[in-house]
Amino acid sequence: MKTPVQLITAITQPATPLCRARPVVLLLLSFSAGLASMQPCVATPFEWEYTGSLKTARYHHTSTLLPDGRVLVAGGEDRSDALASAELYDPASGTWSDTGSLNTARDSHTATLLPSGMVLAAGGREPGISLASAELYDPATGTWSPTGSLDIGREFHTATLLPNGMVLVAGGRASGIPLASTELYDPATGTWFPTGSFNMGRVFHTATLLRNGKVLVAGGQDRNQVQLASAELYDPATGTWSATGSLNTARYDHTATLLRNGMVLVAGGNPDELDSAELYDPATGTWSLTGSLNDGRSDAVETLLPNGMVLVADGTSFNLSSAELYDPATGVWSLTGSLNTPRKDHAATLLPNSMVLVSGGALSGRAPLASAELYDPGIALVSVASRLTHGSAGSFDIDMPLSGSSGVEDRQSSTYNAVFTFDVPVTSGEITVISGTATVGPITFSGNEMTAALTGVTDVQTVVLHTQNINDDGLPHGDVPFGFLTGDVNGDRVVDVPDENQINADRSQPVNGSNFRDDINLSGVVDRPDFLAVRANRGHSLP
Ligand SMILES: [Ca+2]
Ligand SMILES: [Ca+2]
Repeated sequence: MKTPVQLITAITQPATPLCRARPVVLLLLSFSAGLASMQPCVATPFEWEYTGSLKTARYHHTSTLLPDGRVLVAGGEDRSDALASAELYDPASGTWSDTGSLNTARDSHTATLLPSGMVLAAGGREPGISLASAELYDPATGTWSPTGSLDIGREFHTATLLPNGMVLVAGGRASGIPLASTELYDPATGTWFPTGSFNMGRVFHTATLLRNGKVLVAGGQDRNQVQLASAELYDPATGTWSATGSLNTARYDHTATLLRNGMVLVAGGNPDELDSAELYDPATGTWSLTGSLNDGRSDAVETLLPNGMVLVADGTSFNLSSAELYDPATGVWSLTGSLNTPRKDHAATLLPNSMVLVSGGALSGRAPLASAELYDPGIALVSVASRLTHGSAGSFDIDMPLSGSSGVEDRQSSTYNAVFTFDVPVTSGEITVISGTATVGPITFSGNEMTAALTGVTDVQTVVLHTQNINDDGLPHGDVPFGFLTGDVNGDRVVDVPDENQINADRSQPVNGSNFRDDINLSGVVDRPDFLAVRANRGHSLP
């Protein structure tokens, strides 16, 4: 069967009105003859639609995106028992199929995709027993095989894949007692070994890998079933945990998500279905309150979308079905489409086509659910760049970040190319200047890229470009600032001596991916005219 990537490149026709915002889904459907009635055309941005149901209703299961784009759901709980069964979701057909069962039925375990493509299921419980066993799923054979066991049985722990390929399992509880111990799994040997311990036992906490490679653990419940405000950091280099700033509000059963800007968003949780949310800043080690959820919730699922927003879905004791979007740029939560079925203790996975798959869960009263739903976050703007050609050296892009300070275009041209990359192929769209001096010329489309030719750009200014109506979706897609500062080859927003020094250091070099900013006049070589361009603009700066 063709891969989704091949299918995307095969698209030549604009989507029909039935699936206007989702040409990729339309095409996938056309390759899945006979399944069209089963797989709804999920074409409505910001809405949820049912997809195929799980074969076995379950909650407290895991959901893992495999490298081939399918989703592995494993274990979980039905009304009274732990489940050994596992299922695969195929996004192309919207259907679930059986795959090999776990050797040990388990719920409230963890599942981690390893760099090898195997999935590690660790710990969990069966009625009355905290499990130490672990097993590996091989997507090639669809089978599970035992691997080394944890030092101690644990459930409701966290598992985090570290940059070095090891898996850090932390806390959780054994026989009802929260654990302070943490362990590392080495995929090369299939064995576990102990690493540092928390300052206290905690369960129902969260663990988040930070950009600096450390792991942030926040909140949870202690052995007296009291909610915790404390947070700790794990340093893989030393194998130790140390205290960091405490949450403003003690909580457990919350969600935690690493944002694009490197901050960690923690939202909701218990006791009493909190509506507050907080941001952790790794630079300062402190938490600050951000906008509150519209609906208090716990045991929710949270997903970072390709557009940088965070989707939190459902998760309350009150059979609410609402979902909300967090915008890191404004710190505000807004209600989005509601799920068709209220659920908690469900699982969510972001699919390669940007849809979010939610599966299973339980209604209040612990009735397990088989249904699954897809959320369409709309077309996402993934990245933006200013692209220019340097003689025969080729084209090079300067990144224009979607949030925070603008990127800085330091090169000199009569026409600049603003390149907008989306998460789906684009065939139509609009770009307008909402501030600054520039004229938008012809807009071209190629694959996932939309490129606007900008003319009349004056130097030393920020131009904000607004994009909308991509593939006729009628929606805005972000305002992106472009900084223009000729001569700022080191991109620090001021043209000064260090820029001259950088050009002198690279003088006479042919242009390549690491020095292209030096080639201000686009000649393809770092030369004297580039130096003179800096000299002529010395003292210019951008805020
Ligand atoms: Ca500079
Ligand atoms: Ca040059």
